[in-house]
Amino acid sequence: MPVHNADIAAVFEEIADRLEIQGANPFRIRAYRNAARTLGELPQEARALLEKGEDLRRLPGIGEDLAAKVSEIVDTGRSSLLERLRRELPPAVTELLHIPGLGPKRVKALYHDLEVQTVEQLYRAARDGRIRALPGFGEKTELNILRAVEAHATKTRRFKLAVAAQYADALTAYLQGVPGVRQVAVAGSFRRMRETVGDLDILVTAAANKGVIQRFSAYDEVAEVLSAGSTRASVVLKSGLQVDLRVVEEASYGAALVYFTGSKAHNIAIRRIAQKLGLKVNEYGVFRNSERIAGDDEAAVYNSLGLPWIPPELREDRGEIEAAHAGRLPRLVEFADLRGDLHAHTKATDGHDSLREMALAAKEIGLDYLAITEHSRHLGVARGFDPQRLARQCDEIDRLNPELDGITLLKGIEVDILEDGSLDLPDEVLGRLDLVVGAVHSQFSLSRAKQTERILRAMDHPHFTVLAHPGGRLIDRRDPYDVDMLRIIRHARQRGCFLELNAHPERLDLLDSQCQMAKEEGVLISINSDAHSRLDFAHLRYGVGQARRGWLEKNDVLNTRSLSALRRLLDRTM
Ligand code: DGT
Ligand code: CA
Ligand code: CA
Repeated sequence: MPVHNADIAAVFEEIADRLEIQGANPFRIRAYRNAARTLGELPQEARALLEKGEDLRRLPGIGEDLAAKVSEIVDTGRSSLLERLRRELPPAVTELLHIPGLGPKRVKALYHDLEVQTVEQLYRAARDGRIRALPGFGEKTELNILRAVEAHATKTRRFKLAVAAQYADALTAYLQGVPGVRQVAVAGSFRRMRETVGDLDILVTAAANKGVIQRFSAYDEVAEVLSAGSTRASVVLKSGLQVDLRVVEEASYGAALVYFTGSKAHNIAIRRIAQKLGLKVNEYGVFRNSERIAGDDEAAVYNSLGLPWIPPELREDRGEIEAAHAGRLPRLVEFADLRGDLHAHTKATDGHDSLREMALAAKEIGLDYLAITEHSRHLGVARGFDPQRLARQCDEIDRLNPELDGITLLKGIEVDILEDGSLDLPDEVLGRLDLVVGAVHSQFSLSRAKQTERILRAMDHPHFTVLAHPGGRLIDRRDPYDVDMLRIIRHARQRGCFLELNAHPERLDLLDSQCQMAKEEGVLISINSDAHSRLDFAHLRYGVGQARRGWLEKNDVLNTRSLSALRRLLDRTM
């Protein structure tokens, strides 16, 4: 049974939850939460790293003990610690922690005093007025719990793209190994590279349907088979991710790919076009009366409607059909267009690898240059740089560059933008650098006017070059701060600055619509990995996906430029 990073992260989260309910040492709890985070964000499967003989202790927050626990989970699919903790408290208790307003203390009280173990029992206890009597609860809390449980029931869970990719990759490989299977494609929002996906939609062509559906339902990771017919099946994986499978004929493969890639809005727009031409389009093909005029090939389906093939990332009915009609579809940026990366950290601050290791890894994925941009001193938790440490790293980069072949390190900083818009390091220090990446890491809840002004003033600094993760959101965890992004983009244009599209799967910040806005205003976007280890360059693919959803072409992206062209663009005095 393949164990994915998200599964390991879930084990660590549950361990942390259970330790917390038991009132364990907060440091120990935090260690498991940090490890869950590290595993959850790791771009390569821990299993693959172990198979390659990599030392997991190099990962952030993973020491001897946690590395051994990861190995145990990968090797056995189980965690003896979690099993022990589950024996101590019933398994469902941790689900209560996911109800807003219920922390470990309250969960413990509910469990001990009312024997509440599940969300249903919690609901009944609240409805029957039994909770208000507990010490520290009261009537208001009881009502809040009731509301929270109702809201919890209607919330559907979405998976971050990078997490869904782990499940999709493994399942695709499995299906490809099923006898008789010819083509396997993941369609839906996954193929459109949406930042989160609700479920996976998989298309298969095969010599015989029956075996495929059977083998799909028998996949190791399947927790529940929702339905299984002769050409379609739906299952829920152990992770909670739903997967819909369709087995289609070769003659319909292209049409099915269009239909199940969606989006729904795009499909509806396509059908309207077909109607105007007196054609009918569905998942089986494009039909004139009863004659199929296209179906096996996706491009041919579009062509039969008088359109060129439209890249999946654009299929949201946001103008792509009109652009296709007019022959004005963008030539979207591709991963291979990237020449460099302008945001990365090393172990000198909160990263995990050395300058040289980061440089070699960047070269390995085909980049020509890499900017090292450590945090600045204001970010104490990340051991941010003061001027002396920054100067020392600059010297080190100057010494290292001549030894590096085929990759150039650039000197940068990810400097904190302070509340008043000043930068965390003096101008003369920043002046020595090749570029200055500025970021908001504090005071997220300023008013829209103040937050916007703060960023505009930061860009006024003579050496400011790139605004990092401009919206500040963390998917599922933190909303973006309130800013006037159009004003920021226009100010960047005036000041000769650039905006980052942070490719970290938890950030993907700028949003696709904001990429489009920047493009219209003529502001170049830098697709940056924000790598904290040499494995994190893999994030860039998700950044490219988001950029493509934002209609960006090679020329709209700063780091598709050659190093010499980049240097000219970074020099704001020219
Ligand atoms: P998700 O799963 O919420 O992230 O988003 P999608 O886009 O993957 O949506 P999903 O899984 O419900 O359906 C997959 C595709 O199937 C969708 O993108 C378009 C197509 N589809 C589903 N329902 C309809 C429908 O009622 N009408 C049309 N025209 N297409 C549909
Ligand atoms: Ca889907
Ligand atoms: Ca679906």
